[in-house]
Amino acid sequence: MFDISALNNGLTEKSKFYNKIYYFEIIDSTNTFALNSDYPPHHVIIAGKQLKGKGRSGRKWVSKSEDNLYLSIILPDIPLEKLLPLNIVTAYSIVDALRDIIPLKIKWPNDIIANGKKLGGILFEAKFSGYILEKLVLGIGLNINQKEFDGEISGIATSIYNETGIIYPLETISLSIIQEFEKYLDNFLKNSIDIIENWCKYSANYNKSISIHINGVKKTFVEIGINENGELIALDDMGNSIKILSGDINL
Ligand code: BT5
Repeated sequence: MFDISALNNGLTEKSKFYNKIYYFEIIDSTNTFALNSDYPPHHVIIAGKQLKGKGRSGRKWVSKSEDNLYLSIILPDIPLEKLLPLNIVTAYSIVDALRDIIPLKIKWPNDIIANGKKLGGILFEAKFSGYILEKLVLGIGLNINQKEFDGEISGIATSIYNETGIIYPLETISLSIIQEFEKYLDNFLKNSIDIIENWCKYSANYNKSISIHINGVKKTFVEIGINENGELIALDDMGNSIKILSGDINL
């Protein structure tokens, strides 16, 4: 059973997330719940399981195991053009939060990778009322203590347990993630994070050959960095530098 009081008590009153963390044993999706809730920014929803865990572009996030982390954070207002850089900053914060437990890398734009396999993912969602942004939610799914993965994700997914052989309390991991994300978010809002400079340290594919589906067509590039908008910079086979705003990298 997830000990939500340990988590709330782990934060100090200085944290904007202090006493604003809620736990549900089963939920459709922490993101959907957070988007439709009346909770204001800096509230956090954590679930034991999700019945309809979401990935990007209508994909699913497999959320059957209670041994993993499914967490959504209601964000303060952020200009929409800053969402892709914030996605990158969030990935940096997750890698740093877990640095002493497991070495992780990022696969642009939102995959958290351990040993070449997917350990986690990030999903930003926004709710609008007309043209007005009503709510912005950051969802984080991380495989922590799950031992076996079957079906569509067997062979591509991994967990902290699978990589380290150690079971970690979900409360400890959640607390580290929230604390590190809060630091990164503060610095991001003060414009004091250099996402470009840090990319080479965090990316799984820096200076490597990558293939990306762009509008359904598979193309091969060499990844050379990102820009301040969070767009991926790559070289095509003619040596031309191109910017990639959306798409999925296939290794
Ligand atoms: C993501 O989407 O990686 C974003 C995942 C975000 C999940 C969190 S959990 C809390 C919050 N509430 C939600 O409902 N969602 C968020 P995407 O890049 O589209 O990746 C989806 C793909 O990852 C799937 O098509 C599978 O191939 C793979 N996948 C699904 N479940 C996985 C899992 N548990 N572990 C590893 N890979 C998985």
